[in-house]
Formats: sequence, structure tokens, C-alpha cells
Amino acid sequence: MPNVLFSLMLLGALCSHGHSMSREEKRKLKNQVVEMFDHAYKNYMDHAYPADELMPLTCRGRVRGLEPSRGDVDDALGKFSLTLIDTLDTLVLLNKTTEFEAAVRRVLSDVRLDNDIVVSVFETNIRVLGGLLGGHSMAVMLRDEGQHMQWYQDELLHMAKDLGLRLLPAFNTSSGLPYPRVNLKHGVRGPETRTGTETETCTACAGTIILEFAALSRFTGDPVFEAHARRAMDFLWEKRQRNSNLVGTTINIHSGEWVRRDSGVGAGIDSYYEYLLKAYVLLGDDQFLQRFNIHYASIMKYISQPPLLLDVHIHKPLLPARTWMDSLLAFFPGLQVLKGDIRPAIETHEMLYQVTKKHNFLPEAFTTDFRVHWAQHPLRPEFAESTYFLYKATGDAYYLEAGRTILDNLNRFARVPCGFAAMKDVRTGSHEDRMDSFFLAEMFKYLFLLFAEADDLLFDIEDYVFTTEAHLLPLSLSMAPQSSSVPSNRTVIVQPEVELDDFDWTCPNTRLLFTDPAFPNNLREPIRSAVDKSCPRPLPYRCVHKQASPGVASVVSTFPHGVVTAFREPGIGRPPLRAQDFMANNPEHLELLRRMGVSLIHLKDGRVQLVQHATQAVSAVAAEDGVRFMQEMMELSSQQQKEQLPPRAIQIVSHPFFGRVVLTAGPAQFGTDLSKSSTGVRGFVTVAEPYSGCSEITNAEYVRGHIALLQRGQCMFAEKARNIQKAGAIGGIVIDDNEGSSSDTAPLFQMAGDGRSTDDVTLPVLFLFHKEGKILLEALKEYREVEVLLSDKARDRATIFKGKPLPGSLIEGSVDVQEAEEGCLTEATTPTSSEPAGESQMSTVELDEAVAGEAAPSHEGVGPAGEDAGPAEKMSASEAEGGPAEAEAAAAQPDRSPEAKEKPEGGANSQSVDELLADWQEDLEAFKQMEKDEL
Ligand code: DMJ
Repeated sequence: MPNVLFSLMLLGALCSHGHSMSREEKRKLKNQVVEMFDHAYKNYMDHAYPADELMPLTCRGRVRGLEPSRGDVDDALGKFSLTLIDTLDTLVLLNKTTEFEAAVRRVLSDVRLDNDIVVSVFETNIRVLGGLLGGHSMAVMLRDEGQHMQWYQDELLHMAKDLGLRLLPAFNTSSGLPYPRVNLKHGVRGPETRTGTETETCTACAGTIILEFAALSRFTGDPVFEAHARRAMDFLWEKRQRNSNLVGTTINIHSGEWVRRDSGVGAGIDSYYEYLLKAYVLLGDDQFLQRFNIHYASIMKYISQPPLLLDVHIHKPLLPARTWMDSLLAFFPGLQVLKGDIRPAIETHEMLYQVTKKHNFLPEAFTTDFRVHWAQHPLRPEFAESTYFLYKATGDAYYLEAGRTILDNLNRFARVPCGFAAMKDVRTGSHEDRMDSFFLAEMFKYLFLLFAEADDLLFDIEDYVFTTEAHLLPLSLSMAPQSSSVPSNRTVIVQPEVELDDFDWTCPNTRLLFTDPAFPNNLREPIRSAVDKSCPRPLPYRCVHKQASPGVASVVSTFPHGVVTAFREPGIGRPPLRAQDFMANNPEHLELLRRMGVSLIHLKDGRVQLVQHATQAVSAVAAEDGVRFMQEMMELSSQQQKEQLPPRAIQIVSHPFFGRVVLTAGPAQFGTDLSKSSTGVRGFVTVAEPYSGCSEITNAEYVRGHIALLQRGQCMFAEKARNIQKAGAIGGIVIDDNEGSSSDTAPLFQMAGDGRSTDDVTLPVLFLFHKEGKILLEALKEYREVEVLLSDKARDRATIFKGKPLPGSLIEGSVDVQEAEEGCLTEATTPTSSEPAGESQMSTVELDEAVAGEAAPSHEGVGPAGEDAGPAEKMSASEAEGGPAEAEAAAAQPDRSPEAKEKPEGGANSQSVDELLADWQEDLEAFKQMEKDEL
């Protein structure tokens, strides 16, 4: 057995101190994991199978093509019962051998791999090929033990080979790097494939093949798979940046050029590093370890700033490339444990644990001061994975408590009657109709192993290596013969710059690390308090100045939401056109802008950018007016951003939902401010008549004392609110009439007033997109009596049901736990104007075309950012033609260059607007890429 694993076992044996948990308590938690797995798996099998995934809110299967496309995320779905295959070896790990036998039989009889469908090579490899191989490994283990699977004749392996052959065409590039997608039936060549035109892929996508392909080769004796995977690994290694020894995030599969040169350990790269180290563990090939160690030394030099892990540029590795971290990097402490570098693993894990406690889950992205940057959380397992590895390494029961936190939060916030739903927004607790297959493949394995004793397992877990999808491959494969049909460019690495010492730490000396039993706790303590002290708070404004060209001062102002605009040195004088009066569709205003040297650029995404060139103004006075106008515009923009309201939550509290389904809702700029209400507003829903709510309510006897459901359209939102209020409603929910709209795909919606005082509206009104509205209407159809809670964030079920019994004893147990760090949490759910919006919001005035001319003044609107995580914001927007004008300043991320960091707030900066915009663009692309890779 490779010594890496041996060292882990040693660590576990030697380091048990600090916290403690009784065997009985551990057993209870282990049983709780099994109960939760059963809930997820049973609902998938009962309501979704043979579909690829379960949609836990609507309780049905996600069939690609039948649901609105979610873009690249759907490339994981190949109509091959993805979740079932991904879950096979989890069943055995959890001792469910009977269910495993049944599941294997179903896979063999039902699953087809020759579908005419384009899938992601990476996802299909790690989830489906890995799932089949993990299933095969378990089947063989059980068969050899003589009790189960006696009928098994390697059928899963045959399927795996069939799938491997279907993936191989993707590797037909001159570089050997795979195309990102392949058609399972037709490959990548020819129009019928509907793919094969892509030119780039992510580093992890090309570098996360070797474990599965090598296992396939060694199980089948056919070397072709391993040879292709080695070739891709060799190519990536050759292309590393030779000075920094880092790799970029995206690479051109033909030329080998780095397309994106930012480098981290999270999205886009993560499992490339993982597979280098694990390829050594599985295959015993030193070359992989050498490469890993060289990369690792660079990661620790440039990217790791314990407890943070921050992306840098591969060519300028001292330059941070981002101000935030993504949740995928949470696997890294686990990998560091495997490498034997426990100290930074403890530190980074502690940071992640504190962020988890603050927001209940790791948000998809969070800032360096631990605020939400991207608010989703698709039930990713990486944090649980690292928690397990750290527990194994240290034996410290502190990590069992971390595991308990994960369990409790899953039960409290993600559990729904039909499975577990991804978090749409960790701040509000709202859900997405999604339960990814990795939740069953990975999450339950790591959590079960965390709490299980060795004798709870049917086999020795030390005999296996986990793939990135937590599939189990036997270490015995290292003994299998390896031949090479496709030669790999194997080179012996002689790297003088690599300290041999780095290799010493591959097997940590536990006596040295843990002489002091308080060692792990001493490492964690300062990090804990650092995160504690950084409850979400507004970032101060930063104004930075730059000398644009000799003698001409320019100003670049970076605003909290990333709004940036540039203008020449301000002068004096009063502008003839005030920013608050400006309307982008008013020709007179446009002419005035022109005279002031202000040009209006319509960006591709529909936003409008204002830039002033003083030299283009018709006179010096006009130039000064222009400067003033721009200043006003920026002030207005920042004020409007402050007025943006965070999303709200609608929690269905009646049977059988009991608070477990939470829908993301848009706020209103009028009526009850739910963020100021500690209890929210609770009531039964009823559909108003007329459904539009645009005239007197005719079913007032039903609406009275209820929350009225209304359809969007035909009149102003405020008018609807007044009508239902008059009828005695205690709240209102406006449902979008736009078929198929959803908070999954559209920026959140903020309902504006009608341009007049709305002080008379005193009830709360929230907005639901069509899809979420449908969930509510369906519930009403099915259960007739549906009670909801309108609030600023999902409430703890223990609070909602105070004094009343809750269904399910295990869940009851979990709600006893006090809400962690309530103070912080509350702040986190109420983002300030300076918090980068996890969700962009749209403020709108709803009006028909007849009244559009009398629209509210332009400054009432706040526009969409266009991208979920993008920092851009509209200054004003209208839904109706002829409505309020649009004006926009371009957006940028706050400057994080080392120079900027050193300078005091408001100090000088050397980045041009273009650079700032380019940075922002990169940032935005990083998000897109992240979603694309769905890593
Ligand atoms: C899994 O599919 C794999 O772990 C992958 O390597 C990265 N992310 C997802 C889960 O988050």
C-alpha cells in the first residue's frame, strides 16, 4: 500500500485529543446519515427514476429536453439514469447490499449508453464511468466474499468499456486534450454529432480522466484508455507556466494556449491536482507525485495564504486574480491531508467551517471577508469530504461536530418532502428544484465514513482510493499489468528548483506535528475569531486616482456594487441637465449629453454606459457641466443601490411541507418591510378574483384574513396591493404571467411603486416568478389549505412550530440545535448596498402602454445586472416601452492589485478603466465557466 495512506492511518491512531464524542453519539449520527440517504434515494427511485435526476420540489424526474434548458449544467444528463449509476457504490458502503443488487440489475436492464445526446466528457467520465467502475469494484468484492452478487459476470465492467469507447473520440485532437463534449452515439466528427466545434476546455475537464481510464484499462486489459488519459496529463504538464509552475483555468485543446490565465485550486482546475496525487496513489507511478509536488510547492507559495486560497495570474503569480473564493476549493484541505500537509489543511478547513456556520452552507462563492458573493449552494460535498479526511488524520472529535453541523443544516434547510433541494440562496434559505447526483455519490459516503467505525463497513476502506466523485477504485489495480498502445511522453523530471524537503512531508511525521495535543485547536482559534469578527458589513467606498495621460487627471471611482465610471477632472458650474431628470430615450437629453461631451454606449447585455470626454464638449463650460452631470449620476447610482432590497422568502408551512419548501421571492418597494419583522407574516393563501387584482376584489369574503394570490400584469403593482388590502387581505403574492420564468434563470425582481406615495399600502407583497408561483398553485390545487410564511429569510422550523410537534423524530432532533451565530446570520441575510449581489435584482414599474408616458421618474428603477454574480447594475430601467430611461455606468470589481491593497482607502491606483473592466469581465467569465464546468 502506498505510504501516503499508511501515514493517514498512523495519524488517526495517534491524534485523538481535544474534543470527544461517545461511541453511542457517533452511532446515532451514522444512523441519521443513513436515514437521510434513504430519504433522498427513495424519492429519486420512486419519483424520478429512470430520469437522470430528481427535481425535489416538483417531485419528478429531470428529463433533458423536457425541462427548460439550464445551459451547460445539463450536459451531465445523458438519459442514462445518472443518479442511479452515481449511487451504486454508496449503497454498498452504507451496507445496503440488497438494494445494490437490485440497483445493478436495473442498470443492466434499463440503461442505454448509445443515446443520440451530447454530454460533457468530464461529467460523464467522473459520474457515469466512475459510477460503473465503482459499482463493478463493489460487485467483485461482494462476489468474492461469497454471499452477494453470485450471479455477477462483470456486466458493469462491460458497460464501462462500452462507455469508455464512446468517450474516446473526444480525445482525437492533435494535443491529446479531449473535446469538452461528445455525442454518445456519433462521437465528435460530422454534423450529426452537433458538437466537435469547441476549441477550449477547462484544465480539470482534461486533467480528471486518468483514474477512471487507467482503472478501465487495468480491469479490462485494454491499454488504450490509460494511454489516452496519460497523454492528456502529459500535455497539461508540458503546458504549465514554467516560471510559476502553475496552470491556467482554460486551455485551447488544439494549440495548447492558455485561454484563461487565472490559477487557483477551485473551479476549473481542482481535480487536475487531485488526480495527479491520486494517480500516484492508485498507480504507484512516481512521475505523478513529482508533478504534483512541483505544482503543490507553487500553490503554497502563491495561492495559499492560510487560511485563504486566492487565485493568481499564472504569469504574474504575485498578483491576485480574484477577491473571492469558490466553494469547490473546499476539497483542498482533504487533498492536503492526503499529501500530508496537515497544518494548512486545518487552517483552511477552519475558515470554511466558520463560513459554513455563518451562512448555513458554503455559498458558491464568498469574499475574502467571508460575505456571500454568489448565493447558491447545490448541496456540494467538498466540505464534508475535507472534514472526513481531517478527522481521519487527527482523530479530533472537533471534526465530528463539524459533520453534525452539516447534517443539521441539511435537515433544517435543504430537506423537503421529496428529497433534498439545492439552495437557491443561502441568505434567504430559498430552494432550487434540483438534487444533483453527486449529493448521493459523495455527500453520504463522506458523512457515513465520518461517523462509522471500521466494523460498520463490509470492507476495508483503506484498500480503495476515492475518485473525485468519491467512487471507489481498488488499490490492487496498481499491481495490474500496464502496457501502452499510445505512447505517452513520459519524461523524468529533474527540477533543480524543487526542494527535496518537499518530498519528506509527503508522509508527515505525526509525532512532530502533534507533540502538543492542543496543536489543532491552537491553529483553529485565531481563524475562528477572524471569521467571527467579519460579520457581513459594508465595504468602505474606494476612490482611486490615476494619471491618464500627461497633464490630464482622470478619476476612476469604484463603487461597492462595482459600478465604475470615468471622467475628466471635475470643474465647477451647474449642469443644465440633472441626472435624476435624465431619460435615455429623450432626444433632447441626448443632445444635451452630446454637448457636454458625454457619450452613451449601449452594451451588448442591454445596459447603457456613460463616458465623458471633456475634449469633445462644445465648450469649457459644457465640459464642466458634463463633469457635474457624471458626478450626480454616480451618486444617484450609489443611492439606488442602497435602495435595493434583498430577496425575500416564501415558506410553505402547512402539511405536508411543514416549512421545508422555501421559494425565492422578489421584494416590493412599498408595504410592510419584512426585514424589520422578526416573525414575518403568516397566513393561508387564496386566489383573488379578478386574478389580476386590478379592480375591486369580488371574492373579498375569501380574501379577508388571507394572503391573496394575484397575477402580474394589467396595472401597477401598488394598485393590486391597494385592492387586496381593501378586501381585507393580510398579504399578497404576485405571480409572474410570463410562462416558464424562474428565479433559476432570471435576475430577481423588485416591485416598484407607482410614482406616487405608497404610504397607504401597509400589507406585505412579494413577487414570484412563474415557475415558483406554479409550485404554490399546484400545492393549493392538491391540498386546498396552504399556509405560507412571508419573511426576509426562511425561518427555523422550531420557531415556526413552537409548541407543535414536527414530523419525523430525526428532524425534530435537528431543530433543537440553536441557530448558529444568529447575529451574524441576520446580517448576512440583509446584504448592504456594498455587498456584491449574489442575485442581481430588477426594479420595475409595472404599467400598461397607455400610462407608460407618465412613468415614474427614471431614478426609481434599478436595473438587472444581467449576470447572477456580475457586479454590474443598471441605474434605471423600465419594463414598458417609453418608460423610465436607462442609464448605466460600467462595472468593475474592486481593485485587488497588491498596490491597491497597500494604499489607504481613497489612495492612488494604477489601473485604467479598461483594465478594471477587463478584470470585471474575467470575473464574470469565471462565474460562467464555473457554471459551465459544473465542477
Ligand atoms: C463533483 O461532481 C465532483 O467532486 C467534481 O470533481 C467537482 N464537483 C462536484 C461536486 O461539487
